[in-house]
Amino acid sequence: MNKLELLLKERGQIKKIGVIGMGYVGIPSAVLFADAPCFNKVLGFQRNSKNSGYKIDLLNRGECPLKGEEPDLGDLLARVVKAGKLECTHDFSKISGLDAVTLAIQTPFANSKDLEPDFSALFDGIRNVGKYMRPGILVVLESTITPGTTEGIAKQILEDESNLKAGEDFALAHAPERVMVGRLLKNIREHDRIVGGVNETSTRRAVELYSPVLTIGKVIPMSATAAEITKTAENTFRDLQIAAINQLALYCECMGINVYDVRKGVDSLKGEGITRAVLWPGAGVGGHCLTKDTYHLERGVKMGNLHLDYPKDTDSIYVLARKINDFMPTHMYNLTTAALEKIGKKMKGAKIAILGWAFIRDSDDARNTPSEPYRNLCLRAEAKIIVHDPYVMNYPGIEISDDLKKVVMGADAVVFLAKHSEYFNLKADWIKKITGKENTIVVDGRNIIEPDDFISKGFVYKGIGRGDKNEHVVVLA
Ligand code: SAJ
Repeated sequence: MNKLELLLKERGQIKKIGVIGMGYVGIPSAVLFADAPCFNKVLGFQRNSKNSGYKIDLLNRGECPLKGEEPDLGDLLARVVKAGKLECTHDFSKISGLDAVTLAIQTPFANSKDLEPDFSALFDGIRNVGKYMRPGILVVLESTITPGTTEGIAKQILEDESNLKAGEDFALAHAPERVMVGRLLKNIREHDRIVGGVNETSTRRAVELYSPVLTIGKVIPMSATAAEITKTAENTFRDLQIAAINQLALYCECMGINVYDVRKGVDSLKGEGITRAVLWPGAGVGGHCLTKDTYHLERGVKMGNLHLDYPKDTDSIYVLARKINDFMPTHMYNLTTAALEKIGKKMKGAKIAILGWAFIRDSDDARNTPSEPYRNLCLRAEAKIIVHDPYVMNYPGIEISDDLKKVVMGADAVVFLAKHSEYFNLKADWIKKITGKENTIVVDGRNIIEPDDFISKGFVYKGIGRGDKNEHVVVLA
């Protein structure tokens, strides 16, 4: 039995857990640990900062600070707080009495230009753990991090602060979160959980921590770095699949073909191991996962002087995929410009109605929304922009209305950027009446409308991937 195994044996089963970061990942995670009968107590740690310190009292009253619908989370939170199994605090010294502590602190990009992640909040959390942890504790990083971070800087900070050795005096692992807003509890319980330790003993201890909260999900053990690569790769692959269909949509447009016919054809090839993951072309890829995880993976390969054998002077296909997906808002702008030109109009002075500011359908989440680069291109061409979204109420520097009639009124172009359900009910006659234009432009970035319904009523139609319709003859009034 190695030193760590002896320490863990002395400690016995995990009973007292800490979760650092009371956000979208930390709160459901803490609630599920608290709900598990095998654990006695969970402490939710939250910095008493200006804009999030309020969560401490709110959570201790059993109230959930998260926005939006999260089935069961509110009730379960109230129950475990009332039962005294979950308590929120800003006193990090309480870490000294814990058997395990997880860190669910977000890792945004410092800025979207150099794609350097901002790990400062995470490192603060790790330093706090290092300062108060005792031998035999299990430390787990849940945040999405660059491959090599757990074994690298995170281990370094913990060892420097505690004078303890990872893998010998304490267990250290990475267990990336896989939660999606609106399904937080379900995702934690039902998704398989990747758990990667800095050594076997650490991995086993982390498996002990996560197994009790899984229902359908299974624990998938591996090394810490493999776990970091898994998390970043699973989103990198999704981004790559979206880029593949976006590129095919662009090809179909220039070849006069309907990409959705081709998509149906390609997708029909089914059977063991011969399926094709054909996703959906669109106006772009937003959100806080797919827009950054590729760059975490790329940084992981670039950090440290690793020898990568790869075709010379060739872009990573993953970075290329990001470039294709980030080109789609520009393509939407090009489609809008081409449609205006078809009826002798210019972007300059045109009124463009943007329908959809959220990055994903029927959501108020607008992080890294593709609508923003599209809007900026139109503004640079001196068009007049008005934005509609039924869910996104505010966004820094952007005026957003939920009054569709007001937004569409007098518009030269109506541009669909998000696939909100209410847009599927929009009729050509209604839009034509409200815009008051003989030949209104309509640009469909999310395959929402039926082209012929609009073309027959004098609209100038452009749609992503609709090479079969984009060069239609305009029905003049
Ligand atoms: N998108 C497309 N075409 C597609 C799918 C998505 O253009 O076929 C666009 C969406 O419009 C959106 C962006 O990509 O702008 C991201 O969409 P998403 O469905 O991937 O949603 P995310 O960003 O919330 O991704 C999350 C990820 N979950 C975690 O990181 C824990 C991802 O791994 C999941 O696969 C995804 O949710 C999901 O499937 O819901």
